[in-house]
Amino acid sequence: MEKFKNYINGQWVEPKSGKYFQNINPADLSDIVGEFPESGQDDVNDAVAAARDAFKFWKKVPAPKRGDLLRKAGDIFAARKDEIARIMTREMGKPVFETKGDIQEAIDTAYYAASETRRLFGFNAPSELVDKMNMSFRTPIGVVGVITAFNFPIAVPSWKILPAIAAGNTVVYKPSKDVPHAGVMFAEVMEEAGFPAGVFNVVLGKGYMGNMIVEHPDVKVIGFTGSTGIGVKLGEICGRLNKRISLEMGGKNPQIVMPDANMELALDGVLWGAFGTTGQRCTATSRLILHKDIYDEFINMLADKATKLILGNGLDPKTQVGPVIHEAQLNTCIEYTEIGLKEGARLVCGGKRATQGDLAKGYFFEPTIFADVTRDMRLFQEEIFGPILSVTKADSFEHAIELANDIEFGLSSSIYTKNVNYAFQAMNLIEAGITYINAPTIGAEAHMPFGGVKGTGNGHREGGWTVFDIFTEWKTVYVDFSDKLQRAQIDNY
Ligand code: UN1
Repeated sequence: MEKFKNYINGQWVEPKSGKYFQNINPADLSDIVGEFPESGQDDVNDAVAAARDAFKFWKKVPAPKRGDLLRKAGDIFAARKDEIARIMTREMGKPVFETKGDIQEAIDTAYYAASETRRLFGFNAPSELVDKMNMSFRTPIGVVGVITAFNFPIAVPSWKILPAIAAGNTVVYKPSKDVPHAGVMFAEVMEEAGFPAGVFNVVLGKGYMGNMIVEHPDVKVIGFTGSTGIGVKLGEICGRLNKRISLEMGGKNPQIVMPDANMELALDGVLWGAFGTTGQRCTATSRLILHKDIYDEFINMLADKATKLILGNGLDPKTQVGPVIHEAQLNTCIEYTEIGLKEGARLVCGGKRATQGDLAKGYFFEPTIFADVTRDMRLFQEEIFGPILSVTKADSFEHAIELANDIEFGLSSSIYTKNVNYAFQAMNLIEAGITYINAPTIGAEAHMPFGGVKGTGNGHREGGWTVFDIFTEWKTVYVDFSDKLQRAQIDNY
């Protein structure tokens, strides 16, 4: 069986502990992907030390030169797209067409970050004094710790790693324990692109390592994507240590459908939004809010389509929905089905582990729809991160918006309507970082701000130009060329 290593200071190294863990294919539990380092504090220390040393010169490399390497990384991701996609599918289950999309997001991010290295615009502003110039520009911060979830093994880390490096920081990356092979592939690409030793480091291991990275005194900024529970705890630590952390956490994203909508489009949207990536996206559609006039009809049509979705190993081109990531997630789906039934929601389809034929080999769960879900139910309020959709009836547009907002999360949202007034009102009224009009809740693009309000985040936005607010500090400079002491606020008034 293949044994993998950490990537620290430009070298492939074994964990100091000598310990390894096995990672299995969730579509076929007999298929062991490989053995991966179960790293510890010593390995984190080595990676951070390498990144700290590399920062000394990397911050001085002209940004457009850093961009040249980022562009190269994008080229390599593109050249190795098929190969890496298959590795990701084997490791975490989503179909190859989705893992290819995942890598495409990293390619887009690499090219976008590279282009931004020729901008990274600052500001000039007039001085209130004569012969004095004021300017403000971005500076890198230092070692960035990146901690991410399993569901987008290349895309989501790329959103943080590539802009952080573009801005002149260096990175220590810990992938989720469920996708260490993708972490290794990320490092291979960065190595092949020619980033100098220490600029990018990967330490593999389990969840406990997140704290080691966050608490390390030489790690200055953290980019985190994962559960609300863990994110909030890491945020508390960063509060105590006075460190910046960008948190991308849970979602419970609504899709509203109004009676005037294109129904086929709305059906395709919710199928993709709810069951794409087996519902394991922070942007997944987990609440469908239907206007009362179309409620019964829409549910029937949706159930018909949902039961026809083809489950299977993501390496099979026919597969539309892969497995869930591990046994604990499968149990969560089973548990929430029981909770839904107990709370009095109506199970329309699914609700069981899928075990026909080869599905018995993996962690498959049937696409599940609960109707008559009300706002007080846990099914309505809690993130499940699996293929379980709740459907709620709305009496009016205003009621639909109220239901959409009656939630502690605020990442993504969507409305299907042909009424321009509803569409524009929804843009303003829905409490979420992202709102789609006539499109599903999933499908963020790399060059636009990504993140959520309320319990989903802590005010930061990844993606687009806003990601640089996470990974840079502003420096303000005053240049006085008057050759005399000019006292601001005093000599000029
Ligand atoms: C996530 O689930 O963490 O918009 C990110 C989307 C994808 C990214 C999802 N582009 O669904």
